[in-house]
Amino acid sequence: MDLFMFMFLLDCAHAHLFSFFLFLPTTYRAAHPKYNTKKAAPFLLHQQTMDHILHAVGWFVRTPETPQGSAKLLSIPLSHYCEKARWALDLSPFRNTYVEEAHAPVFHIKPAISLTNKRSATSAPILVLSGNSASDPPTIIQDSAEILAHLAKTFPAELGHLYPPGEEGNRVRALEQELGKRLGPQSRKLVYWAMWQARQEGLATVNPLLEAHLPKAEAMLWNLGEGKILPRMMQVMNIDAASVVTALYDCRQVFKEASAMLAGDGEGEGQGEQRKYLLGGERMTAADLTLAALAYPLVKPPAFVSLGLSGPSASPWTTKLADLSAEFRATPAGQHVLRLYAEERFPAGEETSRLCLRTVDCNKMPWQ
Ligand SMILES: N[C@@H](CCC(=O)N[C@@H](CS)C(=O)NCC(=O)O)C(=O)O
Repeated sequence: MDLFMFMFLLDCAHAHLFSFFLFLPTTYRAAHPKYNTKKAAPFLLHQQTMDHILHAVGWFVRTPETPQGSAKLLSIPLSHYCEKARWALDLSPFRNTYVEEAHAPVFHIKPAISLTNKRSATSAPILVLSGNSASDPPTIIQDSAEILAHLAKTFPAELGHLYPPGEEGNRVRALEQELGKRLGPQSRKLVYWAMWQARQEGLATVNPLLEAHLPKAEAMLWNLGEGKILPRMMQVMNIDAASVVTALYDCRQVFKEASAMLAGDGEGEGQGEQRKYLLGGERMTAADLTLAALAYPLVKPPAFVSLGLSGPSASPWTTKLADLSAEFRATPAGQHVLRLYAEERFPAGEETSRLCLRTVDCNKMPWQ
């Protein structure tokens, strides 16, 4: 047993013996109106028990600073909404300076609440932008579409093309929103379902490539508790055999519609002609980026080899997505996603064939 494990068990023992004294601050927080809403830590255990566990994990996890003059992305590394925000950051002038604070699902809740100050606002991604000077408060932006819009406004030279002016921009925003509501939750259902099927066959869902980006305490507890955590998360997200059938239908429908757009159907420039981008035009827009990011788990572009999602060292559970990937890749929309990942995922001239998560070492001991 290493020192880390020893400390963790000691902490849990304390939690049982002296919970009132040790967790007085946590108990206070749970009772505080700012934190105490019904949506708090909506799954898993009794809310206060959950608070204690997340609090104890926090003792072993360092919160990375937001680099001065740059940004920090709070993420769940495999989340496709987080990938959407990461894509925009990788195209922005922050690309070499921002840091990613990655957490395992559920363990993201506490750090998210400390950023948003709202118990109900726990969804990732959250972007933290440093103030102009070290004493200025940071700007916090939650929601992938908000993050894209903010970065595009801040960096028009690098990202302005994501939202073209006028009517075209309105069409881009409408399609981005629609994809966020339709494709996002439904492709996520298919992925969690595949993960769960694999898990029931005893296949691991965390691999060393992904684990390297997570704080050790979170990876360890996820591995220990996954059998209980996953079903509860699925319950909250309404994922079961029946809803997965609908999710597959909806994803197929979105791909069909996107393929038709690329063939020149619907509104936008280049009606009736084969298009390079969903709404026509000469540059990728936020609609294309959103389709590609939210569809990545279905299409599995080669760039995800670095997270153990594709390629020869892919996590065993991803075999459960093989048939889906083959089906979605074969469509014009799937080909579009693959092309965007191959050609537009990183700034032109910076040939990068794989994702690089800019995480930093967040492991610490409670006294550090
Ligand atoms: N509309 C949001 C959706 C984000 C979202 O659903 N994030 C998921 C990860 S894929 C999440 O953080 N879920 C856990 C939670 O809400 O606490 C966005 O575009 O950022």
